[in-house]
Amino acid sequence: MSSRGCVALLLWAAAAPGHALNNCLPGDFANTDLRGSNPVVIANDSPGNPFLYRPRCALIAAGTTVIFRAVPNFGMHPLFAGTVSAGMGNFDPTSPIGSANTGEEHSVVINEIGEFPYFCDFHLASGMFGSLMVVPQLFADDFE
Ligand SMILES: [Cu+2]
Repeated sequence: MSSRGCVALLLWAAAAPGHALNNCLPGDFANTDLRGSNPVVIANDSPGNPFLYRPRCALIAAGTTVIFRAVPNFGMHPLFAGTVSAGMGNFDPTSPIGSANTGEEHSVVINEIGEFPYFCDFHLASGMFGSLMVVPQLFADDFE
């Protein structure tokens, strides 16, 4: 890992306690480390639970293409970037995730470092929300 990426991860870990946007805890990100995957697909395709994003929380590298896939479509599960708190969704228009209310796929390339939560506007009360933690690319310095 590059020293820069390592420092960023350490900063993230140090800042992590008490930090749980959309119920994504540091352990959830560590358990879903998709930094080596591109694209990353997030879909509500869990058998028996249409209100669960899979993966719900994910650790990804900057520059990753994230494909949100809605079953059956975003008309039934409108996607918005932002947090859920006290039963309310708070759309974040500055997030690279954006929003989608039609179609079945919403693809974004996330180049920013940081945490980007998201939710379904119809089913946030059923726990239909999640978050992406974006850290610098692995080995990015090796190719400079
Ligand atoms: Cu939904």
